[in-house]
Amino acid sequence: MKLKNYFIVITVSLLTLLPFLSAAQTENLWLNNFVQSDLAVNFYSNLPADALSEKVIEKELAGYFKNFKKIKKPNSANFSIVIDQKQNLGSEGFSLDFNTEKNTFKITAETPAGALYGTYALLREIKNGKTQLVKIEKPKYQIRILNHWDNPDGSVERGYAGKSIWFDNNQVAFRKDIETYARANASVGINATVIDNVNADPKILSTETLLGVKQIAEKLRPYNIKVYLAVNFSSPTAIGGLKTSDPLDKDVINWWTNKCKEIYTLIPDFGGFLVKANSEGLPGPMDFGRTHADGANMLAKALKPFNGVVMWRAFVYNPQGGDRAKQAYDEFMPLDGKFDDNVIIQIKNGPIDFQPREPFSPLFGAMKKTQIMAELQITQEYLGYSDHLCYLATMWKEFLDYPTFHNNQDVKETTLNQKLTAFSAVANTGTMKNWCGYVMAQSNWYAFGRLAWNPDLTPKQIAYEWIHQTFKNINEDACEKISHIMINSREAVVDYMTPLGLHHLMGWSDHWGPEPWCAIPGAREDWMPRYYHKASNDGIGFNRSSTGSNAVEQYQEPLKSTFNNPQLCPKEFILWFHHLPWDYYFSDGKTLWETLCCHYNKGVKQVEKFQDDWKTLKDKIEPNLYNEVSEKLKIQLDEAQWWRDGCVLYFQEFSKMEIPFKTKYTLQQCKDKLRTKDYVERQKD
Ligand code: BDP
Repeated sequence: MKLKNYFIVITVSLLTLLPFLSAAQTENLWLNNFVQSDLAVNFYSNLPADALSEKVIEKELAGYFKNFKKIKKPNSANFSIVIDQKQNLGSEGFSLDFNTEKNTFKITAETPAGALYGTYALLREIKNGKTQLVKIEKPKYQIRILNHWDNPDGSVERGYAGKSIWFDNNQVAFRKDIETYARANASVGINATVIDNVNADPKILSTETLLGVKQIAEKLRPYNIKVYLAVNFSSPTAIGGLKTSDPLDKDVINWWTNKCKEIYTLIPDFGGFLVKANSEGLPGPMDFGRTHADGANMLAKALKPFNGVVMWRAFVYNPQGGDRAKQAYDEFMPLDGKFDDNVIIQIKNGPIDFQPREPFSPLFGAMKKTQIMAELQITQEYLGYSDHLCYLATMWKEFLDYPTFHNNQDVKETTLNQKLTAFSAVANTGTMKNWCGYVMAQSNWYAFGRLAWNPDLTPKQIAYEWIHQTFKNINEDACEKISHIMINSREAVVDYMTPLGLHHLMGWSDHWGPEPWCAIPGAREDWMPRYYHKASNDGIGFNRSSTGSNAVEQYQEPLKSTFNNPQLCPKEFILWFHHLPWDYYFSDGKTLWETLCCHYNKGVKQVEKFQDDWKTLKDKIEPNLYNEVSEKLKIQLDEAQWWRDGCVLYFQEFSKMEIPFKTKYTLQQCKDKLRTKDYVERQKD
């Protein structure tokens, strides 16, 4: 009897272990040591005794080299980390020189941070199959920063992977393994994080919360990651008891000055503030008749003694009847040259709002006397949440490499030639086991970090790296197939959601499904999809040409003329800049209606193709990951069909032309599906 019981206990515990084992792989993000090296490694380092990163470096190396021994004398070391000030490697650069066949490894850096990045780079190169390499690397951007939209109450704005990893119940709380978070970031070079939402709760600056933030900073410091806070411009009034938050008021200035002193006493390496002001109803300097520059510079002066930085967002959005795409440029261009040298203007990649495809924001290149940086979005607010496979590196590269024609620079160059450089993205993390809600969504976090370090990497290179570190024993053929799906995935999403420059057709507040018909009685038309697509019996598209809102004027020649002329305008932006009749003919002889339908259907066909390709990988990928992606692709296909059908059936009411394929849903079914909320059910933590 006793024995039998014992037997049962063992069986149960083994069974419960199985799902745990399979989850562990994605819980570790891309930090798996699938194959450890047998090489005997004697490790010598001359890192300064107080270098916090030394322990991290040792742990990472000991985790990979099974026979790892730390030694005190340099001569006998076949692995050395040497801090050498003469090498001109900068504060974060490193040089690598290794040969796994000869069992010699050398990382040289000027700083412990450089040695840390060198260590991660070495492990990445080896895991990706390199046996020898000599190279020098320095990051392109100084500040490589994640923006978490986490709220003190524990929720995450536009988060699709559970709750906040930082907060619970209005307190700082560690709801995930922060060491894994820090390792993941450091491994790709991310060196900064804004832990709270840009729609900032003034409470974030309360002394009690700051004590919690100090704990976060301590956990991240060994990984060379600095903490920043998004702050609410009316904090002096909201938590300081002042009557005003006017940036030119003496008491307000004192309040911020003292707050900064308090912060830096707790967190000496605190990064600075991120500010969303006078946008979407948030307070800001304009409430007091001041400018963005007045507000930003006041904060900059309070941070300056501590080398802190202000990231001031150019995402200013107040529906006011004009063309929303023009607003940021109109508000910020007159202020060019008026910002302090520790202010950097954070600009979303597109002029509207993280859409599947937008032209670049015309502020890039135009603001010549102001430091600027890009803000991308990793969380897939407008791209199918964490259910759609949508590898964003292709989208980000399209943006970074776009020629602005200002000083002959592409977009990334306009953000690099300045004293302070930075690159940011809204994170997709949450408390879910796999951090991002979908293993494929992890690749976007990875890709952001790698591009922030080196924007010249190609999406394919990055995909290959990530695949090798994520999928166990992956062979080259399988790797090629996965990367092929990844590389084509974003275009597929654009096709089945918003082709030809259409934008913001998604649900009014949750931004999930298709809602081109959306109108909310009493709500302003210019927040709504119909404002953006302007479909009517006479055609579709937003006229931003010189005969319309003239947003084209904000671009430098020859872009301005190119975008302005429907014959020259790139097809992918045609309905962004032009309102065209349904029977408008493209040069290939197809009408606008046919072309639109063709794109919508192509997007769906692509997802079917992804499914077919994925099926060929069945025996090449561990079952848990194979199944996860298969399940998600089913959802994606269904939602792609929903998007396609909802849009073409609605637009058909105006075009009155035939749809050249069979739809799966009726328009009514598409509308009803929005209310089923099955998404909400699926995402339960
Ligand atoms: C929009 C989001 C909203 C954010 C805003 C922003 O829908 O939740 O607060 O961007 O970036 O895309 O400030």
